[in-house]
Amino acid sequence: MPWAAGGGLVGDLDGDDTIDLRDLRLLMAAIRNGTNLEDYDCNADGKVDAADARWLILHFTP
Ligand SMILES: [Ca+2]
Ligand SMILES: [Ca+2]
Repeated sequence: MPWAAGGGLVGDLDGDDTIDLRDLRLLMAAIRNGTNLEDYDCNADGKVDAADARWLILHFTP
């Protein structure tokens, strides 16, 4: 499991310790709104975009 420097789970945007559709929904909203939050940059390339959505889907909590 990837962990952010702050101790949170990377990709867990709503802080419930799982990566699921709710987090994807938050990420999609951020992409749509052009919100460039560091927390939402799951693949750490400096942008919040569709690549992060893809990353999130690949890292869904089983
Ligand atoms: Ca979550
Ligand atoms: Ca990114």
